[in-house]
Amino acid sequence: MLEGFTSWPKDLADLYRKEGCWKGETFGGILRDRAKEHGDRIAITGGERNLTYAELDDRADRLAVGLQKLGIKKNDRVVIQLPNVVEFFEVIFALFRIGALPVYALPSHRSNEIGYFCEFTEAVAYIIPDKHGGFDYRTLARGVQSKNDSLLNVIVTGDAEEFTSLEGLYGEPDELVETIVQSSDVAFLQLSGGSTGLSKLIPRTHDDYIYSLRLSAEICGINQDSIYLAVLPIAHNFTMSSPGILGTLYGGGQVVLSPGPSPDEAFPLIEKHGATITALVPPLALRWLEAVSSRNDDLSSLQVMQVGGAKFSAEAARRVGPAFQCKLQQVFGMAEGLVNYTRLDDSNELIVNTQGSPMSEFDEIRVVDEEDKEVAPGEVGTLLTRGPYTICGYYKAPEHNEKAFTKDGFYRTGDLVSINSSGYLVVEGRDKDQINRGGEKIAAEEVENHLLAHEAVHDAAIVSMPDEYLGERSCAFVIPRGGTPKARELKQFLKDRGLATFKIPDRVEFIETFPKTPLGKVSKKALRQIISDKLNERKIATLLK
Ligand code: AMP
Ligand code: DBH
Repeated sequence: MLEGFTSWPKDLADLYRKEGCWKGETFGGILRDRAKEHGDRIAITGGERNLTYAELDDRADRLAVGLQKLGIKKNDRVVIQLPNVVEFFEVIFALFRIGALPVYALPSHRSNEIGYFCEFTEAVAYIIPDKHGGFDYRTLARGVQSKNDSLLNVIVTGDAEEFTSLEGLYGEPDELVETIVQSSDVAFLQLSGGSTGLSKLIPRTHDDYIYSLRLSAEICGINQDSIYLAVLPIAHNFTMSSPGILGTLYGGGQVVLSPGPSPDEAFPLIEKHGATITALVPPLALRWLEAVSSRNDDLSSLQVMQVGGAKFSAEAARRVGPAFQCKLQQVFGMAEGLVNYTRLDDSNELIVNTQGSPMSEFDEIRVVDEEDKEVAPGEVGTLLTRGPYTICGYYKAPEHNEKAFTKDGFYRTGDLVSINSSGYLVVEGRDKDQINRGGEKIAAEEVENHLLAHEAVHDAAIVSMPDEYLGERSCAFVIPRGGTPKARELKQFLKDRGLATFKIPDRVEFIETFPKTPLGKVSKKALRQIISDKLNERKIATLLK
């Protein structure tokens, strides 16, 4: 078993097997089965390239041979940072075949995040594009590799320069040395948005993740005629699994990859390929709503538009159906496990006003107060959950797990919710120290620690501020030391430290002292109030001009 992985207690694992949640399937096995059942059907379309199920199966074997020749073996960790390209699928299925574990970095991560993933997981390889979105990932890899002895291989799609070329790795399928991969094995490490310091790593097994794919495919109506357009980064858990790219492949459908999420990129692809379902975060849904009236693309194939990752306002939600002539599905999920969906045949009121209900009858949820006591029905409290696809611990994080899970193994989501009379969840807020910037999660403490490294910063506290478009943006309150630095300087300082761009504070406010709670802690609530009042005043002043 993988060291640093917390498995389910035996009684629960037995239950999930007995009830048929965990059927013993593996990712390698599923692809083999689909290739046998309907090898000629298209699995993935990216740019001009189509890959059938049989071709994906064969390419995964060939690449697995090359990876084995590099010495990569079962349970080795491999950090993958690829955009929405066909190679992503070949790489992950090749790794599944040899039992090595992908660690899913996002294209927006920089040296701060990648360095940490490589070091913390003791990754033996890091797989990147040459360039993407105007950024040269080879430069990033050089910096990371120079600080990390265990990172033996950097593998590049495109121009590899001094590194290993991915294209050069494909061997002959009969050279593959078979690895025994069990369904109870960890399949990969997914990332959490984090709330204390750095992102935590989330070990997901074949059994639990495939169960979530099977249910998701069913609930989202995925079948062999489904065409899923992936517009968000495919490494993100929403795009990967709810039902996402992997749920679509599980159901035998076709995945179409959009290089980016803008209407200019995505709308023509919906028309060209007849996409039936896609998934967006709220700010993107707003952008698409703005664009749809002024463009002439034929979007009539679209049956389902999913929105999730952050709270979608009821007003915007109400506009989706009429504007796109399709069903809206709200999705409230987390890489740690639990996913809630509104169902396709739910009433419009439930779809517009709630974030759905748990997908599995074996999901256990509790809404509790500060003492972990259940609140009265309909009241707001913190959401705790346990179930057949929710982890029982983060990877190699025993101390953090003590706090993040209850004694009886419920995950503390940090989300404030209420449950309505139909059993549907409404997300009401958050009690974790995190900013949700339009679906991109920022752990306040991580950014605060970086700011504290600046010589002119005495203390720093990051809070969310309301934003019409992103829902929230980040505001850093800084107590200066010596002279007051420029906001611009501090932002550049964070960039230079290799922080992903979305984590750079949108605004910096200088302050003499922090407001405190009665217990003497920094009151983030009061800081949020200060910045939101200030923004309101400005808004009123502009209106009065
Ligand atoms: P992570 O744990 O990083 O995968 O992020 C999951 C978190 O995103 C959840 O715990 C929520 O805080 C937030 N989230 C995801 N979907 C929604 C949604 N539909 N509405 C509100 N918050 C959401
Ligand atoms: O935000 C998320 O992490 C998320 C949202 C919707 C998720 O992991 C998911 C669905 O599976």
